[in-house]
Amino acid sequence: NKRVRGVSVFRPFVFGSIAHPFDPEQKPPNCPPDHTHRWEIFVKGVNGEDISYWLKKVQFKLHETYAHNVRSIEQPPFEVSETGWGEFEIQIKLYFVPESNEKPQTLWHSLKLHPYGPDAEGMKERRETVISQNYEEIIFNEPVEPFYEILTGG
Ligand code: SLL
Repeated sequence: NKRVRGVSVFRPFVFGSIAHPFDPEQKPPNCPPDHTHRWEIFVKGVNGEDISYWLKKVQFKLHETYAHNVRSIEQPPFEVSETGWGEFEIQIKLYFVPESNEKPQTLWHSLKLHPYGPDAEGMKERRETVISQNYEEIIFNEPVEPFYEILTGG
């Protein structure tokens, strides 16, 4: 497969987490008693754009305290929803469509459950949703021709 020389194609996306503390009265059924939050980790397009034409699969590697801690999501929405009590680093591995001939790329995200603030300890008691997300751009340098066609809608 020939590469398109001298060309870089950029594709924007967003990745991150959103966490909600439980209302103590309303814990999900079968939820372990020490869990305090429901959270989601995700990779998605900007403004709801479908990114599955270049992104085929996302593998999220959670903390080892989770059962089946490596979660592979094969189609959008590329997200994992869980409950827990603690913050940790999540490894996010992006797999591209087979036409791309590209190796997977790894990102890291720190799952945030507690709000930032000067009064960090006090804040842990505050019940609010915490969103921690990053805008990112993937760069495909000299993509192979079939992938270039896919990326540019040619
Ligand atoms: C900490 N280093 O001590 C971190 C580890 C682990 C989080 C956080 C529950 C998993 C489960 C969970 O929230 N683990 O019970 O399935 O803060």
